Amino acid sequence: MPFKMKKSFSRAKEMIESSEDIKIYSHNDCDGISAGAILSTILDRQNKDHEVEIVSLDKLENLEFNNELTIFSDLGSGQNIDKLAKNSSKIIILDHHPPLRDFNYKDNVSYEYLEINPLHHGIDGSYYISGGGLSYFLAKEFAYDDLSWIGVLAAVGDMQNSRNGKLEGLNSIMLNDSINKGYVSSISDLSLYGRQTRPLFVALSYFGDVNLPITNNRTESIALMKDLGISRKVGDRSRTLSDLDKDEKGKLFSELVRMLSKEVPKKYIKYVPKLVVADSYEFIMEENHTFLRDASEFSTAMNACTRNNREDIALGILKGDRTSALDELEIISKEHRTYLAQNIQRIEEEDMIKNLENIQYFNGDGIKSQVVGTVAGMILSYGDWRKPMIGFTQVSDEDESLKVSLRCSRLLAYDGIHFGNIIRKIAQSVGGSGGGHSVACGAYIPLNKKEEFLTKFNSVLTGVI
Ligand SMILES: [Mn+2]
Repeated sequence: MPFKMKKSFSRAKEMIESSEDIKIYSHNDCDGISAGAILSTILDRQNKDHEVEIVSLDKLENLEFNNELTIFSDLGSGQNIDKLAKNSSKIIILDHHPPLRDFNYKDNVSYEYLEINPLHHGIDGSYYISGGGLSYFLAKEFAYDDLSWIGVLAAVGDMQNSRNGKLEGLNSIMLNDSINKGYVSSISDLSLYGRQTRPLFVALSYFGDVNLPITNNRTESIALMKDLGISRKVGDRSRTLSDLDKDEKGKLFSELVRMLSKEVPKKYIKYVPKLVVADSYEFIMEENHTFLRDASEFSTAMNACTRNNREDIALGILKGDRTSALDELEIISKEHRTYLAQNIQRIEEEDMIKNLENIQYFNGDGIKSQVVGTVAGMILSYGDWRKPMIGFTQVSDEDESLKVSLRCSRLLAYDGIHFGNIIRKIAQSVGGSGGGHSVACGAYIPLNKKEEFLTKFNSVLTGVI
């Protein structure tokens, strides 16, 4: 870690130690909640009075500073958070998003201001460290290395591993801390979602980066397993990816590579192995065949909480509640899955996917704005994987602007397209704002600018896709 960054973490520790009344604002996604859980645990152990508020980015305008110390995590760098700061305010920002203010901003303000952002130190915040990771490195200053596993969860939730299928840079230092402490194991595995809890034939049927015969087809998935001699059950239980031995995984790997190579255009063939294999992270203190065991499944559950405004449940689980919070989470997750399935069925059955030359989209009127991205991702496998899928829905009853979400096959990102950057520019050009990852991003735009947004998006991709 760069020296100046390291110094900032020890300064943050001092600021916490000298404060008694602390407020944390953290972002309402898996990364932000994980960051909030790490910070809250630090403060618990330091016997500091504190409150955690999980918020969306638009809640940071005109914030009042009523606490001795205010900590922002996984947000703050890109917002004018300190408009109402008092001379006596103390502020810490731990964020990995593009910063509005430079490293020396602290020298020009009358209050105590400390911003820790990897981008101030030439470190890419998309792949090398997330909000949860920054909180972990602060925890490490206090010698709370045992919180490293939450940082790993945060990084996976933030898709920090999406470029090469593994955690890199500062993330890998954090990962090694958690491996050395015996909390996490890193396994090179097939890149299928649901390693611990989904029956393998179901996991296979969700393969959506490219449309294969098995995509959305459980019968084909079962037939594929049979052909490869992979048994479906162990006793009464359906086998999951985590039950397979090396030999079985090898056979499945070869078959997926063969099917994909047949299906994708030539320019994508070199990326096929990356679609099929990635590092998985297991929390080895959790039980097998639970969603808590696999970082990717765990992060989905955290997101299900935020999408349903139940951050309290997610925080409870991350801070160790394995009783009531876990029960509540199961209910939320089940409702969440049902809601998604109903909306996907509606879009499918009512033929709601519209096509332009380079993009496909749906008007998701009535879909909750927090889940339109998830729906776009799931509906991608019913459309044309060669184009990004864009979903629109109204933000809320009170707010008429449109929430736009985009999801695409990882192949487009491997080929160099960064939709987060594209959507940011186009949203800004129509009077909105946006950003995000290469394969999953979003924007807010004025209601009457939808057509213009679509036209611009379609034309900017001409010759690119
Ligand atoms: Mn983040």
